[in-house]
Amino acid sequence: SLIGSDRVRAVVGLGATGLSCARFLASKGLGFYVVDSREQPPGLEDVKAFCPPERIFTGELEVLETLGVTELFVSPGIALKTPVLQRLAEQGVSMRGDIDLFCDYANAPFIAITGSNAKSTVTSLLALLLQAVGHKAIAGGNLGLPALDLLAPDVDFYVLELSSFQLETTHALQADVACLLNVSEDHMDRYDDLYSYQRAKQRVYRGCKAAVCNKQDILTAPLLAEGVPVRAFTTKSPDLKEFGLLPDESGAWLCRGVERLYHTSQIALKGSHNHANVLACLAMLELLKVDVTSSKIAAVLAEFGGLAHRCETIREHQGVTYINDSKGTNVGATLAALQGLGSNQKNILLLAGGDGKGAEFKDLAKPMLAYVRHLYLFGKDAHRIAEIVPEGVELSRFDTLDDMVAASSQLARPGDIVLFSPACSSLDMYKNFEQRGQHFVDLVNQL
Ligand code: UMA
Ligand code: ADP
Repeated sequence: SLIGSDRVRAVVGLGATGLSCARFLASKGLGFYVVDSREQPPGLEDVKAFCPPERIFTGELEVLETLGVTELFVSPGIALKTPVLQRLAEQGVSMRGDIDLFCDYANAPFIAITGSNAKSTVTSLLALLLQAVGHKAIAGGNLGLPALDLLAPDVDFYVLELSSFQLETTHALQADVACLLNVSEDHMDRYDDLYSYQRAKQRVYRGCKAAVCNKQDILTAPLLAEGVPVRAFTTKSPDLKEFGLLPDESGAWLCRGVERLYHTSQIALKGSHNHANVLACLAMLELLKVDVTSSKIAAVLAEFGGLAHRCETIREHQGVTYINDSKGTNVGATLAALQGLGSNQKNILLLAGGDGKGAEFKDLAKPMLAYVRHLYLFGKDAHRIAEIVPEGVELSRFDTLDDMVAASSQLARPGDIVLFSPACSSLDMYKNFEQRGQHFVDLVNQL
């Protein structure tokens, strides 16, 4: 809790998160400093409306050492290993985050969802499913609105998407349901190795009342007190109490144990990675005591075709299908796209590249050889991807997405797929993945 008059608090970072923390502390009548290393952080004008100017510091974080702080609310964009933060931590200053504050004040059950990929899809779908059966559920966190901005008096369920950065500063989450969807390499510019990244992700399970994990990904397995209910999902055939897939001639059945719930033909989301996402939602619903066989659930599953920029079909033009997967910002996402769309025709023309965040790309070599005829690369780390391209995949490099779309559309023949799944973040060339995806969509629509 925030009670304790001897505390000297600072909000570190003045983006969306920092602003939400500052607003929240102010609403509780508590004093705080705000500090950001940027000269002109995005939340500066807004915070001035309720925070005295002598408490706002921009341009460096080192000023924190002169303020006598005891408690920091650190934004996700700032690494805890930033030297000044490390020095303060060693002196006993506590490092918290917006999610820690949210847990202290949440007035309704909340579901916490993390993973390297599929967080936004699963968070959005789960909120829709809960709404369909009559609950007031709202989604946010790393997706959209910061968690503290969601707090409202009449909510039944909060559905939170959490990033590893947010989890690092969260000490006692105690979610009503916690879910770790998958763990594959991402953000290697912020972590020493995959295991320190996994440790951050595993914090989602701390003190949870129920858990959902991925049976096919050992890195998601929770270590919990006896008696905490756990459900697993898998794209293989499920054991009793698991959620999984049983194939038949025309697709597969989504099952709970041996019970057939929905046929893939009744589900708008396509690809086995997306079926895994639906199964994760069904497992969470069961733990929340929602009837997963309700016709209202069926209706949402038949309707929800996915979010924009996630393997989204944009257009068929001259027999060629153009797919925007701009949210494919790591190797795991691009792997899922290739496995979901690939066939023995080797008919994918893949457009990739950007800021690799320190990733290794070698896991892409095999599916590229199997499914990709021609690879087009651009962006900061194009040369790093180029190093792993196997013989048997044609490679071209360009400076802009415009040139890649033009070149691939000229080479493509009827039946081909032009897939934009960068395996990299957009930040070397764009404001965010949405802007990058929209650029691709605009170029495709101009063909
Ligand atoms: N920054 C500085 N100095 C500072 C503070 C921040 O240079 O003192 C920089 C950071 O390095 C970063 C940028 O400013 O590049 C934004 O950082 P921030 O912590 O202010 O970010 P917010 O605006 O608060 O947005 C954050 C999430 N961003 C990050 O984790 C980087 C948003 O997720 C999230 O929607 C928002 O909180 C609300 O919860 C974005 C994201 O890219 C979409 N997340 C990553 C991902 O999904 O891969 C984790
Ligand atoms: P996140 O919020 O974790 O980034 P999104 O739902 O936005 O997740 O999807 C990010 C990327 O991951 C997209 O390219 C999407 O196609 C891909 N993806 C979706 N589901 C899965 C999955 N189960 N496994 C791997 N990749 C997935």
